[in-house]
Amino acid sequence: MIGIVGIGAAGGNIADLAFENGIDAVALNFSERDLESLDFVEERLTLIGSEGVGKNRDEAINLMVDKNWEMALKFIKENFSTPSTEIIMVCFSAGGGSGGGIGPMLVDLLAQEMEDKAIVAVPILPDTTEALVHQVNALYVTEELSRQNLCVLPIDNEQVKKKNPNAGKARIFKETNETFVNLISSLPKYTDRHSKHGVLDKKDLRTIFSTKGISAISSAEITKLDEGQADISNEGITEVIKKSWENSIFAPLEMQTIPKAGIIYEGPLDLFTIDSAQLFSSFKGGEPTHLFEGTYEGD
Ligand SMILES: Nc1nc2c(ncn2[C@@H]2O[C@H](COP(=O)(O)OP(=O)(O)OP(=O)(O)O)[C@@H](O)[C@H]2O)c(=O)[nH]1
Ligand SMILES: [Mg+2]
Repeated sequence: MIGIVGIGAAGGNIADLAFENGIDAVALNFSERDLESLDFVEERLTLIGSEGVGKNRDEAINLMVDKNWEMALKFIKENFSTPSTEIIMVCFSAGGGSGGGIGPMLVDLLAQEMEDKAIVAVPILPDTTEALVHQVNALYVTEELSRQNLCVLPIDNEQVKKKNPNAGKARIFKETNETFVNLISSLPKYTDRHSKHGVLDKKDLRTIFSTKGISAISSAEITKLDEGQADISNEGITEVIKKSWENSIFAPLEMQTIPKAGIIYEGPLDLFTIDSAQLFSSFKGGEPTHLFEGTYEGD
């Protein structure tokens, strides 16, 4: 149901991990060497004109316009035209030249050319210790994306860096990429499951990811068997969910207006009640106008 397009080094790494985990994924890069370093993803497109644009967004954009548009579009259409792909997530570093240059233009083009799909931009934001060129590229990218009528799911390397200040790049990338791929591979599994108590189906998921604005996904464990008694009161569960928003790998949410949200619960049915007014009370605009809920019985 979800397909991944990875652009540049960072996007390619995510596409590779996604493909390893059974998600349809393709990778695009100017750098043949970067593409060769990937282990799993089968469909790869080498863009023409340069072995790498060295963080220079303008160069990537010019090369794309001159030589590569049609080829890139054809490549993505060939791989994702089937109706079973309903959501296409385009992953790219906002700080890189290739990712940051091509990413915003490509999502815009895909949204026009593949109207039957929900196109989601997944820019990866640099952590705050990274070089100025990454930060500047990322500013341009976020500005360009904010002008488009798109759902943006910004991965924020700073979120993982903050929790592990001494960790090296490799570890930050690994944890961020793995968390992202785990989340997006678990979501569609629920949309296929039955439940007497309400499901969050494919159409709901698609509706959420078709909504213009900044989005986030998080996962909250209400009880852990090895941690004794958990607070399973309404307030307790609400707190755990709110905390999961703060601890996510995505850019911190601005607590303004939230038009659409989805909640998936899995566990004993008698345990779960959610007071959405309380849950969304930290948002200035209050509760979402659309709330999709799926309740699945489990352990
Ligand atoms: N989360 C995550 N971030 C990454 C990964 N690889 C690189 N980054 C981040 O991406 C930025 C660098 O961009 P790259 O993806 O290497 O650049 P590119 O798109 O290949 O562009 P050029 O190399 O400039 O042509 C930095 O902000 C890194 O922190 C990764 O695997 N995971
Ligand atoms: Mg590169």
